Amino acid sequence: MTDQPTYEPPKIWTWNKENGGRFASINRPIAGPTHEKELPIGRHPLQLYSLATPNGVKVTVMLEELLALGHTGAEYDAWLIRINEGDQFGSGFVDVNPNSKIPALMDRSGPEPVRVFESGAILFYLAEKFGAFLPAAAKARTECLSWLFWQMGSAPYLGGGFGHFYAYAPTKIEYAIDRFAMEVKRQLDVLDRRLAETPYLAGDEYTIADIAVWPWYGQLAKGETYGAGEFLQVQAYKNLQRWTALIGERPAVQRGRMVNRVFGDPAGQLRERHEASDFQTKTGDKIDVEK
Ligand SMILES: N[C@@H](CCC(=O)N[C@@H](CS)C(=O)NCC(=O)O)C(=O)O
Repeated sequence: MTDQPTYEPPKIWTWNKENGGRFASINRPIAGPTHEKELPIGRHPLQLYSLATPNGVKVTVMLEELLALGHTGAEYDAWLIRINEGDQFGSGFVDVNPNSKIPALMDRSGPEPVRVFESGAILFYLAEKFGAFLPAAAKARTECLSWLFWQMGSAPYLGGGFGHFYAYAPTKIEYAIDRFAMEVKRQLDVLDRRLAETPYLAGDEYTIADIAVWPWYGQLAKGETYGAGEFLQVQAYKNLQRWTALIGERPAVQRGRMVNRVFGDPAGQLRERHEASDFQTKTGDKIDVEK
């Protein structure tokens, strides 16, 4: 290994605001709101506050899939939360998610609003509410939940570990990149081996496990995440590639990826979604996008 800068941690950690990382301006060691700000509320039963990162896309794909199945109760307003501008620290957002991270959902369909945060909890909540994308039989249901929770435990190594040190950290640290590249390659192999056995993660059915895993590992397999396709040799994972393409073809997945998107091709950005017709009339190429 090449020489690495050495660092001796002090006795007591202090907050160094100028750490230079890509998200340094929004990272804080304290929770809670930084400012008063109410969240907007639209007319649909479900109010989503999000952004089209992999964690956000899971929920918009799920909602589009539910609507495609004919569940009109899954109609939703998707409001844009700009995490790089600190919207997640507004008081209204913190009331919905005390962890200040997108996605966050308010179900206003009943007499009392129900808040749901953490993408896995949101997928599970919606799957139970609508009786969809979660197998009923105990064995398949358990397999589905195992893969759902696998995603929740694994993706932080991909995003917060590999992605952070490979793409966002102000210096390239060989030790950190090696450690997390090794783990991410192992995770890709876990998925590849599972997908050699069954068409979808939980078995023969497309479920919330696929909906949770695809935005992270499918996009990584396509080489779209962190520009790391070649570095991680993602093409080698043939079964993962098959599954990635299969899910990517689903119209609801294609729509879900567009919602709350503020980057990439303007035609693929639907910054806020309030009606199904918005996909035809309100994408970034059809309206002025302010930034
Ligand atoms: N475990 C959470 C992770 C959510 C998460 O990390 N969201 C990121 C965007 S992908 C976020 O809101 N970051 C803002 C921040 O950390 O301040 C989930 O699955 O919902």
